Amino acid sequence: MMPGRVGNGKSAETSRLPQPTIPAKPLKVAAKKGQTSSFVMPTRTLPRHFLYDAEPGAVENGHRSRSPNAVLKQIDDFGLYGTDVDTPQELARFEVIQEYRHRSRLPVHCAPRRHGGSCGKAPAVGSAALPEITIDAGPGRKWKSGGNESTPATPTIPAKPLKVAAKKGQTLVFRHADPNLSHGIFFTTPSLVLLKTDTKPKPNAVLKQIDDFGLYGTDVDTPQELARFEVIQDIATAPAFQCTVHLADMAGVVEKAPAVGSALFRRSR
Ligand SMILES: [Cu+2]
Repeated sequence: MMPGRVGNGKSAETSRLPQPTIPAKPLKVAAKKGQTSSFVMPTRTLPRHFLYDAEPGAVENGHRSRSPNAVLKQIDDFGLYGTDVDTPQELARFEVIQEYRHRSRLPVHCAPRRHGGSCGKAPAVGSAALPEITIDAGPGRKWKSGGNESTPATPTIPAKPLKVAAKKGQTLVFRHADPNLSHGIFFTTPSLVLLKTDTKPKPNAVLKQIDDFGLYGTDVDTPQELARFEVIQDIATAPAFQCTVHLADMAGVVEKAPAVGSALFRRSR
């Protein structure tokens, strides 16, 4: 294995889902039921890492009888789980056997025992449902989501749309969030969005309206939810939306998010 590389996640139990690989450093990995997680110890980390079950019962392994709470099941025969390991090699493999109920669960820890603590934050594995994506209209003439925002046109610079990354199964929540201005949501790519009011099928739809608020396509004055959409297919062509009031000056697109398994959100150090 290449030192410090990740990506060696193949397994006999491999499903069609991509398989995340987890080096012995604090990180977050999103995993779904049926995926396999491979814990790998790269070089140039603190010496002597080991894995342990930080939430008793969350991991089913050879040392325990079957736990009804288990969300991970050990599937390797390396015999390294719970031991200190000095040299780069695979430590363990786990299959996700249940959906996680809470995104914040931290079922598996890795720690340098010599240093008497954890590696900082525990490596978190998994998330139940994919998180909702909230897209706020305002405050101001802009869409905002996850720290990104659209910008209105200026005399010299064209308007810049908000880019939202979403994957199949996720929900987009559009909200009016402006005490001063009216806003609304509508898509400028109607063939890609199945609305509650649609009476005919849309075979190319990647988004499906799932709310009954009746506010889609209308101007709304006060803060409230405007509409909800589920991503029903992997996004190929990105649906585009605008504000019903500010039009192209306040626009956005919903793009395909990276695949599960490459979802490395943050290193804590
Ligand atoms: Cu607006």
